[in-house]
This record gives sequence, structure tokens and C-alpha cells, in this order.
Amino acid sequence: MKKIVSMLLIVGMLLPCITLFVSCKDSGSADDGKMLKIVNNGESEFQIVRSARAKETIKNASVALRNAIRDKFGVSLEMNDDYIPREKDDYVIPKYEILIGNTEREETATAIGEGLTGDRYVIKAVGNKIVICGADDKMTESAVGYFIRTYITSDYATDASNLALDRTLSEEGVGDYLYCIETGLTYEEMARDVYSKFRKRFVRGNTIDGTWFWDAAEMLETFVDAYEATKDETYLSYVKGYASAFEQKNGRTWLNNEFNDDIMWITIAYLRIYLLTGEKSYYNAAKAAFDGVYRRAWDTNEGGMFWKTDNASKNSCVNCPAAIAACYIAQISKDDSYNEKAKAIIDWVVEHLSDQKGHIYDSYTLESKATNTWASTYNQGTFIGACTLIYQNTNDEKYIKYADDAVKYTIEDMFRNGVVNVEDGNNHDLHGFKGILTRWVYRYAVFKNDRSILEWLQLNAMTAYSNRNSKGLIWTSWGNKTDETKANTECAFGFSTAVALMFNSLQWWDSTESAE
Ligand code: 7K2
Repeated sequence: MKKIVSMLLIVGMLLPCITLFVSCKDSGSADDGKMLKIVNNGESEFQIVRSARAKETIKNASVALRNAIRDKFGVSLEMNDDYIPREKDDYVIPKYEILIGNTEREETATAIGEGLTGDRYVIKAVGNKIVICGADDKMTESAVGYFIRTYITSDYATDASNLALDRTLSEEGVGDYLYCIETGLTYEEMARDVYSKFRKRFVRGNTIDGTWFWDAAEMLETFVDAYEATKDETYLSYVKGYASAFEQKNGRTWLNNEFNDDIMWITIAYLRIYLLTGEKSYYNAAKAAFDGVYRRAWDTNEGGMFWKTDNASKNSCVNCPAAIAACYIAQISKDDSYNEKAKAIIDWVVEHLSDQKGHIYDSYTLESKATNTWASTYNQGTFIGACTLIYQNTNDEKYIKYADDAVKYTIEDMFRNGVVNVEDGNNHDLHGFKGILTRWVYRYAVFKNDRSILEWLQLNAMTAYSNRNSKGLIWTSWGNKTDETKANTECAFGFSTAVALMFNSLQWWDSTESAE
């Protein structure tokens, strides 16, 4: 008995020493008073902690931070949430943490002080914690990206097994939408990469094999997107080269094509080139094409434009693009009658080819009096584009409301705020549809200064980019990994949609301007 008691006594005396020993080692390793050692001789006592209620954005940012540290220093930090099990009296909050976003740790509150507004974020050392927190989840994500670039992937750390941050670390900054945290690249870098891989595979000289007319016109628009977004002169030379190759094949007057929609696509492309370059010849060709098609295709009795010269059906794919073209011509020529044409076209579409709540129907066939109510990405896109332009040109509120409804229907109802992963299958036309959607949704977002729409486009861009194959090619199903052999059997058009997407998801404002 006596023996046991003395044994217990010895253990009892030893215990505090052991604890002391452990805590001494603790403070000696992760912290030497001045520095917080995130990685210490290839090991880490830090955990990455986020709110128990954190959404995807914060979770992804936490994972990106863990991966970046792991890739550079070879140590994988533990991930946790901020939940404190109050029923466990002996629960101790971990000593060393990197706190991501709004957590319930007191250090987060200390770091953000009065709170954060607008695009602001803070990166601060508070006690034994590093706090990375933005005014909202997106700004936290942006701050984590900045943290990764500044302290992890840069040469900030002088060796690959130690990362120490000063306890006085205290940074405040303005977040942005320039970087993709999942890929570690800017969206522009991703766009340029996708475009160059696309060109490498599909463009020979200035032409693309296996294309005819409207697909070629739409790829021209995609190349215009690239130039418009970057103002890169090389990209302008691609636009001009491709346009002249198009003309060599199809001429500069296009009315011999029985498809009125086809002519509208090339007309829009040319009007956009004129708007970017001021080169009159593009405008002249486009204006003549629009006028010629309008004259033959607008139904002066019932309204609406016919899809083909057989006047058998009226389709959204000619009407909405025609309204876009009319708006551009009105802007360029200052001839208001083109705004009136655009309005009349859209009024007709709303009445006859929509549910009047943002769902745009495909077409109406005169003989059978049948309406095809299928909603497609390209028709949603051009309807949104036309309505936005009419509002820009005329200030008529009705049209921006139409655009609002169509954007909402498209993003929320058609795609549940997720990735556009439709229009695959065996139809060459369909493969190229969804780039058109991103083009006009993007222009709507720019006009409305709506960042939530940019976030949706960037979700698509990030997903598509992550699904590129080993050649850097992205097939039209952005939500699926691109098959390695897809480009052997499928034409360029279906690969071009991702190029459009990438250039239509770039931040359009200068974040340094919002610094004040
Ligand atoms: O039926 C139309 C349209 O309403 C529908 O949305 C799509 C679906 O098909 C046509 S439009 C596509 C045509 C464009 N002009 C050239 C033709 O070869 C092509 O079928 O795909």
C-alpha cells in the first residue's frame, strides 16, 4: 500500500514537470518570442481553422493554403473548425492557429477591430494566431491568395523547412477578383493559356478546319473577346487575320446565305471589331448585312424575324442577335430608328418566344403553330445582351428588367448557381452555344457592376480550367474532365466555348481605385 502511495506521489511530482517540459518545447519551437514559426524544421504545430459554419469559398481557401504550405515545405497542417465542445471542461483551444475568415476565436475579433467594409481584409498576428480575414468570404479568399503568394510560394522563406512570421505582422489590404486561388494563377493567365492551347491545336494559318459559317463567325467573336479583354495587339492581329480568312471563304457580302441568323452572327462580330478598331470597312459590311437581312426577314404584318429565307419559322437565334446588331448600329450611326427596331424585335420575342419571366423559347413554326419552348444558353445570352444594350441606348427601364429576369432564370433556374454543363451530344451547333451566354452575361455584369455574377462566371472558369486535358484543351462540358482523345473526333467549335468563358470572367475594375 505504502509503495503504491509513494509511486503515485512520484508520478504526481513528475506530472507538472512533464507538462512544463512539453510547454517549454512548445514555445521554443513554434515561437521564439519575436517570430511565429509556422513551419519549424519541416514540422508544424499550427492548425488551419475556419468557422464551423464556413461555406465553400472559405473551405476551398483553407484547403488551398494547406496545399500551398504542403507543396513548399512538405508538411500538411491539420485543418479544423472553430467549434468549442463546451461539454468538455478540459477542452483547450489549440495554441497555434491560422484563422481563416470570421471565426469565433477572440483573436479574429481583435484583428478586425471595428469591422471590415467593402473589399478590405486584414492579415495580422494576434498572440499565437495568424488571422486572415476579409469583409466577406470572397475578400477572405482574396486575402488567403495574397498570403500564399507573399509568404508561401514566393522566396520569402529562405529555406524549404522553415517559415517564420513576425509577431508584429499587421497588414491591411484591398481584395480583388484577379486571382484564382484553386489554380494559383490569375484568371487572365488562365485565359491566355486556354487560348494559346486552342490556337495551337486548331488554328492553321488563319483558318480553322471543319467550320462553315456561323461557327466561324462565333469563333471570330471569341477572338474579339480575347482582344477586348486584354487589348493585346497580338490578339488583334489574330482577329484581323481570321476575319480576312473568313472573307476569303465567304466574301464580304453575305446575303446569299439563306440563314438569317448566320448573317447576324457575323454582323455582330464585325460591329464589335469596328467599335474596337474604328476601321470603317468592318462597319460598312456589317451595316449592309443587317439592313439586307432586316428587309427580307422582318415580318411587317405580325412582327418577328424569320430564321431562314423560306419564312417558315421565327427563332430566337435570329431575333435576339438582330436586336444586338441594331443597338450597335444605333450607337455608331446615332440613328435612333435602329433602337426602335431593336425594341420592336425584343417586344416581339418577349410576347411570343418567352414565358415573360426570363425563360426564352427557341422558336415558333408558322405552319404547325408550334412553339419550341426549349431554353438554350445562346438564346438566353443574346436576349440578355440585347436587353442590356437597349437599356444602355435608351434608358427604358423595361428592358433592363427583362435582362434581370433572364439572368436570374439562367443562373438560378437553369444552372442552380453552378457550372454550365449542357449542350454536349451529337450536334455540332450546340457544342458552341455556351460561350455566347458568357459573353452577354459578362457584359450585363459589367454594366450592372454586379460582382456576384462575376463570381459565377469565375466558378465556371475555374472549373473548366481544372477540367482541361493534358494538352490544355477544354471540351464544351465544362463540368467534366476533357477526354484526351476528344480533339481527334470533335471540331474546334466545341472547344472554343471555354476560350470565350475564360476571357469573359476577368475582373473589369481596377482594385487600386477602391483602396480608399
Ligand atoms: O433550329 C435553329 C435554332 O432555333 C436552334 O436553336 C438550333 C439548335 O438550330 C437551328 S440554328 C443553327 C443553324 C445556324 N445556321 C446554320 C445552320 O446550319 C444551323 O443549323 O441547334
